[in-house]
Amino acid sequence: MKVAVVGATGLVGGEMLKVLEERDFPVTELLPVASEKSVGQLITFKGKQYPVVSMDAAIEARPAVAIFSAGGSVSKEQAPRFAEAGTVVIDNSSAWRMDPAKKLVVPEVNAAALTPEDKIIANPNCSTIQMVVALSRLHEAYKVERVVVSTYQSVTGTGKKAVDQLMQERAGQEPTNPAYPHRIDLNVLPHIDVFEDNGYTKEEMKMVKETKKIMGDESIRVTATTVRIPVMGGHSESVNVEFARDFDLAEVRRLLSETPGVEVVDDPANNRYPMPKDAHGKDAVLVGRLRRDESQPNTLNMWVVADNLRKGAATNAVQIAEYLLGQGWIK
Ligand code: 2RA
Repeated sequence: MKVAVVGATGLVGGEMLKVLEERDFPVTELLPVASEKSVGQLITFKGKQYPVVSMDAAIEARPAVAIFSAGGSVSKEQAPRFAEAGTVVIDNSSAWRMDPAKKLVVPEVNAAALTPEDKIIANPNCSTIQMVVALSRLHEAYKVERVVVSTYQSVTGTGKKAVDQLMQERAGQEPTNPAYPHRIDLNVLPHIDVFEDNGYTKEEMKMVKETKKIMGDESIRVTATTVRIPVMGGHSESVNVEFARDFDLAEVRRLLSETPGVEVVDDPANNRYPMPKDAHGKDAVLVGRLRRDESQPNTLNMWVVADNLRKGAATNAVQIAEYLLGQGWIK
């Protein structure tokens, strides 16, 4: 199968290639796409070298699927061109996520919403993906009424520029091209993406809106505080969930351990709980610190960690492609 990876030279693009290779997605021809200045640069995939091609060349080659991670404006402009040429686009930007005509998919939660007519499919924001994976079965069992989430997000979510800023600061250097308005090493920024008129950041509002859309329930109330921390391996989230019905903690643990994509890491007596260093490089969403919120009924606290470049981006996109392949909708 011909597969295009748009944004192949970026952090997420690199992870997409790694995940496609690891999961042995049946790629017979890879079309790595990046900005004009990278055209011709060689990308190694499954032991073969592929030159970076231009957007136009990739569209002309009519790949079965194009996985995009090149930012919102590129997606807005280029995804419809691929779709018109018959390519299914799986897009990791925010361009199409809230478009009512486009599906926003986390395969473990709502793959069934997909149809053969979906030609541009949106991959949700990383911090939303890991939370809804952890919530999905609990929602079926007890119905989620309200979620209060605070995130602790890795610099890799911003991209290479932010990783360079952290590394330069750690080495005692002045960052050459800082990604953030403040230092990130030895610091915490309660600021991810731009501020909106309501005082929340765009990242916070993504968690509010995308959760309802993926879980197919507009009645779920979500409030978020999203925070950048000087960490590389993955995003962590403190999630407080109020349910309509009461729960039994042992049953919550069992439901989570049976949830596809979740690994329960919850043994505080032995200092075992999810941490980004353990999530790094894995596809699983790690869930732990399970405990009843003793301040009000039917409410659970949990700690959810995942590698934001994998389940939060690349792995989720490749899982969508795998689903399409399994249905026989891409060949
Ligand atoms: C971040 N959510 O971590 C973003 C990446 N999509 O900044």
